[in-house]
Amino acid sequence: MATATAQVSYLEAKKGILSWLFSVDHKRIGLLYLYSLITFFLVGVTLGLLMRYELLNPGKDLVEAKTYNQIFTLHGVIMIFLFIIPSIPAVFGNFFLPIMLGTDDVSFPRLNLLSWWVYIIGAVMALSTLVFGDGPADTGWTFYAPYSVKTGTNVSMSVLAAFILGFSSILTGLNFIVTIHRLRAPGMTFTKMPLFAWALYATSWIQLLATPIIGITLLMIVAERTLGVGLFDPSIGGDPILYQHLFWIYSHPAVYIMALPAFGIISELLPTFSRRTIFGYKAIAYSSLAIAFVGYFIWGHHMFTSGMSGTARFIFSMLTFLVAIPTAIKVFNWVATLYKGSIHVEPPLLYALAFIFQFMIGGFTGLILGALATDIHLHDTYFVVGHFHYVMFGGTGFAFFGALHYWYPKIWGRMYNKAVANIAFVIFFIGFNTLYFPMFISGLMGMPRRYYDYLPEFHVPNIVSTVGSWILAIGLLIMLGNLIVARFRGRKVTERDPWGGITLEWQTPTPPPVQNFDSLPELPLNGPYDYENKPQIKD
Ligand code: HEM
Ligand SMILES: [Cu+2]
Repeated sequence: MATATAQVSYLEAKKGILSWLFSVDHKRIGLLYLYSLITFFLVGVTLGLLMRYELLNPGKDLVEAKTYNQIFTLHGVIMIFLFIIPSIPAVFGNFFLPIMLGTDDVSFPRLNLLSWWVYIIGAVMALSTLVFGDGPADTGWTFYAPYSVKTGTNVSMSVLAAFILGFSSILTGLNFIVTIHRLRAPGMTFTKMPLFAWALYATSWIQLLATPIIGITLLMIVAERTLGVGLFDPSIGGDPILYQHLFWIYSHPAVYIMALPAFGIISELLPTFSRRTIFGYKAIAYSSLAIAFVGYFIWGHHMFTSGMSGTARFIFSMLTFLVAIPTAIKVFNWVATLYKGSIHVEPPLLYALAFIFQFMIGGFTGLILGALATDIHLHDTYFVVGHFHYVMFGGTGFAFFGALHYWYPKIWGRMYNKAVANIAFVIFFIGFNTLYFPMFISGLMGMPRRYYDYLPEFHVPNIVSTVGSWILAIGLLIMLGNLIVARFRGRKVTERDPWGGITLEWQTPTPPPVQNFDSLPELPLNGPYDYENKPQIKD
């Protein structure tokens, strides 16, 4: 089907800042999210670098104890609520889900725009604690009671911010569920959907069903702080363990809001760069649902040391091991996809490979923490800090940047300098592992987390870690610098399929027109990664 008139791309359709801020085009909303997310991410990184500088030597280097506590709390709040939870769904889900399903937008475009505005309001509230009240919360991003009820810092504002941000997350989830159910192109059955769509589908259910729990719990903190209702503080008749249960009933499933979309990204990158059908399509698709489901029943592994009964601890530990099974299924399938594939080493693939490597380290150390006996020793040590950075940053963060390099030419119609991208990746990768691996060692040695000071015997791993943070920052700057330069000066890309991908976004013009397609997309015969029957793409 030839195109009669060349359609204007979504980038050029309308001009002016307002045409972006109030756009209901899912692609533009994805980019609004991208720019705001990266901004907050850089604020979070700066706070991380400050902390690492403070920890270069034992004793005070830079900031007081209380300031350090506020810094790690704000760092955690920004990284969790403003960066990693929205990240892949809000940016790449918004931009590519409708295209990958062969449709022109999400089901509720205006709710989609609302979700971005709500996100910005929540973000501004979270950051406003820097100037309002007695400064940012110093409780840790977990806001554990009873301390969060008693401290003078601005916990109420941070907690309300997280409450507001929850709505943004719910709106995105709701939109994706309805879009997937109602707007798939003719012929795009559930089992022909790309795995990224499957991953977003499983994620969306968690966003929709788990987020309200944290919303209510956080409001309870505000009620207790302002009205003195005894909910969590034992001195006025509350129960602090109740808080921990409510918090983790959301926050454990929330780690799958962070992880599942990343699994989806990896399942797109590997087939494209090995020119091969994904191994075990159905196993990967259904294991996302299995992970989302089992993920609801394992929150207690965050509370092994809180005085739960032995039976409860045993059951939570067992169930935690259970969730490793569907996760491992995915890893085996990814590796099997690469095996005997025709591997094209390009920047996005490097990020995908680093994801597998780092996510495995994150996952295995997660099992060490999920095992009751070892967790008693490791709870609240640097081992935990190493673990969750490997999962969230080494995993989801790397998948996010991999996706950015993958879809970059489609989004902007320009290509970045690949050699620079490769160099940036190598520095970023070395920096990441130098920064976080030593944390497993200091953690095993017994160094507790959330202190601005430490005993001299932990000095060496901390020096290594801080030097790693500088290497990582350099890699990050080169990577982002390269992408920003390419936006204006990069080689123009007009071909539809610069990577040889096969899912529907590679059949649209580059960059896509407002309505996404200029002709009816062709579905590959046998599922979304059928390289044997690849549709003929017309440029
Ligand atoms: C340059 C990048 C980063 C550096 C240098 C860094 C460093 C740190 C440090 C030193 C801590 C405090 C550990 C402690 O005292 O207990 C911390 C905590 C934390 N980081 Fe990062 N981090 C970085 C990026 C990230 C990213 C990308 C994420 C999420 C995707 C993240 C999530 C967290 C969370 C959730 C905490 C826990 C905060 C708390 O204890 O309440 N960090 N990070
Ligand atoms: Cu958990």
